Amino acid sequence: MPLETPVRIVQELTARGYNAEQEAVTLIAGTDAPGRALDTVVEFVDDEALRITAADVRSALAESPPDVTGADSGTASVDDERDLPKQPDPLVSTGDDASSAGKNGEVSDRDSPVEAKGSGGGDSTERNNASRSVAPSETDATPQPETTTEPDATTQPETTASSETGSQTKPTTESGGRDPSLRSLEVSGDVTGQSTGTGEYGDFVKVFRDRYEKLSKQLRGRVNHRPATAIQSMSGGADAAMVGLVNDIRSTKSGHWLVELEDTTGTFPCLVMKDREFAGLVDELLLDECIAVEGTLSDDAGIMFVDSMHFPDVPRTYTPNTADRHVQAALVSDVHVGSQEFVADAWGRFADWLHTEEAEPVEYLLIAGDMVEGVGVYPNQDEELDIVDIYEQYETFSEHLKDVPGDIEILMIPGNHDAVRLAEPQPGFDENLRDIMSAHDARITGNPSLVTVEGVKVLMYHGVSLDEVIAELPADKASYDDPHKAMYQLLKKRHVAPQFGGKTRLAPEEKDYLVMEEVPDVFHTGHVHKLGWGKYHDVLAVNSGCWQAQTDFQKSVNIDPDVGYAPILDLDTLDMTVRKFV
Ligand code: D5M
Ligand code: FE
Ligand code: ZN
Repeated sequence: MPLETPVRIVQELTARGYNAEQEAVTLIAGTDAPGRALDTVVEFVDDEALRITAADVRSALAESPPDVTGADSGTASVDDERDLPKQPDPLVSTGDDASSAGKNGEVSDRDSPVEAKGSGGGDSTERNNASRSVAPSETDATPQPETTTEPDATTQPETTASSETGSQTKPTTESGGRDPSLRSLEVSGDVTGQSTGTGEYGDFVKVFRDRYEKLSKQLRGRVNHRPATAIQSMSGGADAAMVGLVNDIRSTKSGHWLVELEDTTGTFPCLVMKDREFAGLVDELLLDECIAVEGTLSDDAGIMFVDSMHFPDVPRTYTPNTADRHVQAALVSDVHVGSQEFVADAWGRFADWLHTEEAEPVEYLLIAGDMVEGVGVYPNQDEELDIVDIYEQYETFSEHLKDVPGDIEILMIPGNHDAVRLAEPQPGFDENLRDIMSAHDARITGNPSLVTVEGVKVLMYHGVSLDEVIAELPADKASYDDPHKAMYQLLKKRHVAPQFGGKTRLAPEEKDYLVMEEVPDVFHTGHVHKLGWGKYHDVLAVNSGCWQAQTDFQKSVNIDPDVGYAPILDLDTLDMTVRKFV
């Protein structure tokens, strides 16, 4: 028994990139098997067609009447029994489930283009080239500052870097020139101790509502947007604007892009024509990020033809905060103690250097996750473990922290190798681990955390979503060789891990801790083990390399890590010098 209503037929046609005459819809709805009739019509119309007419429907059905018996119709995309297909529910996580974690380039259901059968591969496959996720193209071993966007943002790493640094300069005494009374360090946006999530459906609804609220607020005022339900009842040809989370992206048969947006009231399909100057922005879109669009409704008001697209973004006029005195922070990440590849010598040279006069302005050490190698993080990881017990790994890490001058303030967040929950936001280390690492009295906060150091807002995030951004976006917009460019994308989206249910596991909470409510002055990540930095609208993005030499896995996928670098940030100028200790 047919279940379709005309509204569902319009939705399905628009979802496939077609506009339709009212009469065409009525004709399809009037058949015994509207779902199959719709398939037949879509097969029949010209690839370039944007609008399905009543004449198309008549011709299509006259030429090849759909099989109303339902037996072996050969097309499963629209099933009359279960009605027209529904969009996957964005509020159900697949990311919490280990089997869908997308490791090794696995693509979750939500990543599959609907038009997978489309002609000649098409753009939708390009968007899903997850195999690139762990296989960077050629690697230039020399990290380059992002000189094009900000010529004076950085100094050359190789000129200041020297593996002899530590041994050449005489260590000063511990109390040196550092004066802890001048310091200030505050943490916000940290989930530690605040986690409320029970993993129930309602939590997913809440976290998405909160994401929408926070990000739509940033877009409000830029467009005169209406809720999806209001747009649904507007008349054809009207101007319309909507703010929504990206619910679906697919290419139409004719190569245009259909972006379905969802707000708290419903969804609406928005068509970006391939020849529009901003069509390239669709390549940058990730599912579940929040955008605004403006455009014109089709004659039947079933779809919006997009004229402009907006991201929450960092305002171009943003002026970063700076410290009132000359003081520096060392930004490191991915120490991986416990791995056979942990470069203890390099860490030792770094710690020695911190005792020198030259390093006196360094009063903060900010570590962006993966303190230890962990246990059972990746398949066969145990073969490369130097320390097999997780607590022993933290004990050894703590010993290495003791080499850092006691008057340097240390702050650390966890990463995916650490012994805290994997789903983000990750709370800081528990009491047990804090005890183990108590010798240096480090500040321990969650991933992510916004750390305000002497007025400078440093957003610390381990960076698991970078793998995803790099896998999903074209190489010129995000790659392992330029990890900071992937970070620019996160800044533009004002969210550290936009895509839900992919590689990054997300924990549902009352609020979305992963939204960048405030613009950071510095965005510090790690995880991809590559060094790269640059400025995006005056925000300094730094991915800080690692202290783990290439693992067998990394070798097998051609990841050439940047090992033993310590980016040193001037908090008073936001200039950076990279020191090398290998
Ligand atoms: O990951 C360091 C980088 O290497 C990051 O880009 C993920 C990638 N990586 C490392 N090992 C694996 C395995 N086994 N599968 C998939 N991707 C991997 P980190 O998590 O910091 O070690
Ligand atoms: Fe790591
Ligand atoms: Zn990591």
